[in-house]
Amino acid sequence: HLPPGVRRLEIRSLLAQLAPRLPDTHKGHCGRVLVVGGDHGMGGATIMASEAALRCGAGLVSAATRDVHVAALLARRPEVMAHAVRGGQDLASLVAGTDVLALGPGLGQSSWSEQLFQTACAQAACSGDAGAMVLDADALNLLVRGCGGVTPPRDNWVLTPHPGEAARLLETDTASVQADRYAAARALQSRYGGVVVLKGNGTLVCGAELLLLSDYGNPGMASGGMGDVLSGVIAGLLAQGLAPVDAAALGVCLHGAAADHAAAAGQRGLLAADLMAPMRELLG
Ligand code: NPW
Ligand code: AMP
Ligand code: MG
Repeated sequence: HLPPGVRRLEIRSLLAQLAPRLPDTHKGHCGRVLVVGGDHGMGGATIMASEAALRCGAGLVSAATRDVHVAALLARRPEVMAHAVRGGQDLASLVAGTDVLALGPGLGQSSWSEQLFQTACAQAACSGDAGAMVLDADALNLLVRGCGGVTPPRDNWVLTPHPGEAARLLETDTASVQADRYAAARALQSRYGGVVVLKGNGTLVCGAELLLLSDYGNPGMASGGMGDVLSGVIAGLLAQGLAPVDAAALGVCLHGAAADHAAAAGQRGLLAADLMAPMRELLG
């Protein structure tokens, strides 16, 4: 039983929204994603988000990260264009050449992180609708801190907080968010605009006029990197032309359904990278 105004998501009808690959389709038609993140100790988050964007069909994926992570990223996924960035200046030209930003996986909260956050948000604001972005993890923490003078609400972003991040965004605690997740999702959307994905058991997708519930996913997903994969998935779908609410809804379903497939072998020990192969199968 769902509360009034809440709709349950079903993956099949959402998959039908993806444009078919025509004989003449080339990578330029499938969108360019730039993943920004990977401060010291968290390079893996950027690798997983980049790989997930590619695995969901983005045409070209670049990553802007700390120089120490570039070799590992290329070794794992040479299809990604990996860039070492020292600060905001290095990032500006990369942002200019992209359609969608995935900002935050492992971004950290250092002065390096702040510079990247500020540059990315300022430039995306200038691009209007073209500057769609996914804000996750430390990008949400930097947003709360008022870093870069970014002023919500904005229409062209998808925010993907877990309950702890949602609590920071609402200046409350995790227990209060979990006590009424529907109210928390609506409060986040009205304060920050765009589309809000409140993650966890029963992930919610909230737009200005709708609230959607996903039943996909399982407790095997309680392991590091799962959320980083989701930000890459949603960015990859945005890059292929889906509207933010559709990219968020399909992304959440794909991610959860892939985890359900992967958990057939057991929930304990499920890894974020285990989602890549079943996601591809679901995409068909
Ligand atoms: P509590 O304790 O219950 O009040 P943080 P993070 C809460 C990167 N990573 N249900 C919970 O709060 C990320 O991208 C890099 C309820 C918990 O203590 C970020 O940049 C990896 N509560 C950075 O690390 C792999 C929940 O939030 C607190 C909840 C920090 O991100 C790992 C933790 O949240 C990681 O993704 C739930 N379902 N989920 C890599 N390999 O590079 C979370 N909470 O403090 O925001 O830390 O999520 O680990
Ligand atoms: P993060 O905390 O950012 O790594 O994100 C964790 C991801 O795993 C989100 O997509 C959550 O919805 C999902 N997840 C974590 N725990 C569960 C759970 N118990 N049931 C369903 N999904 C979960
Ligand atoms: Mg996370």
